Amino acid sequence: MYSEWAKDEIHIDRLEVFAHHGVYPEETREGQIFYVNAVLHTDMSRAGCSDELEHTVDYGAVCRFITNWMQENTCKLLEAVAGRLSEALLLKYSMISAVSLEIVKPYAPVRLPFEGISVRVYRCWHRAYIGLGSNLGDREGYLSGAVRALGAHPLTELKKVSKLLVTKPYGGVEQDDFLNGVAEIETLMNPQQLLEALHEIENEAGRKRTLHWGPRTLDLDILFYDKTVMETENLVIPHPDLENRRFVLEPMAEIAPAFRHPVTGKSMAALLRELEDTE
Ligand code: PH2
Ligand code: MG
Ligand code: MG
Repeated sequence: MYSEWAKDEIHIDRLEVFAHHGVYPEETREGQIFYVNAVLHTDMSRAGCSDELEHTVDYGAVCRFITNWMQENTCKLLEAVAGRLSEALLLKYSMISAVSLEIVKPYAPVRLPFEGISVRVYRCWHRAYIGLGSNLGDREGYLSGAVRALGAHPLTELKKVSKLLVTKPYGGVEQDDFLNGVAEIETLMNPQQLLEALHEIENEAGRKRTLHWGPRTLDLDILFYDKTVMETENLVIPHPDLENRRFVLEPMAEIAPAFRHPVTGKSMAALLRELEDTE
């Protein structure tokens, strides 16, 4: 579960697990001791009032889950243990919004004196808004297929889908009308991984990248990713020019009217009103 503000934490210190992770064959063969330090971020306000275990995360169950996971899986790298185990925890326990996980190898095969070698990762749920568009073939089929694929992705949960609207092509290319909408998701993927996952869904819908801004069976754009502002060669977040696109603002204002653009601080409802005033 995504949370912008939960600051409560459960700490598990030095859980000892005998497991078989390591780069060297003797490590996977013989096994060794690992210590796990975990910080689970979860909102405790409900359990704080009710005093009921089912309103919080049972740390005993989490300790057993970590132990079983560490013993049922084998990784070469501590990075992979920490990364995959933190994903597994976030997927298994819906009340955990973020996890900081440290995996210690106290007896790592290094022939020098040391107290422990460890890696620590921080992983959390992210909230993203995905623009959906199609103006070629079975538009409704492509969009509903895309929504289904988003929900079926192992690292993503589908939260909301807007109504779909028929819109005139924006941007000057003469082409058929679009069907547009927006989906709200929670995901464990980073922006680049999410972009690649969206490209895969587009490709499965037979998307051909020919004319820039030309007709397409399926277009999936990252509109927002948390409050992230970034610009790389192949990815710009928030999606540029969305202030001028009714086919983005109308569905955004429907499912997230109070969500504020991270640069201008204006809500989706306010941006839609401003666009309507200029039209
Ligand atoms: N997408 C574009 C260009 N123009 N116009 C509408 N109405 N809807 C779109 O999704 C759209 C567009 C490029 O992605
Ligand atoms: Mg687009
Ligand atoms: Mg696109």
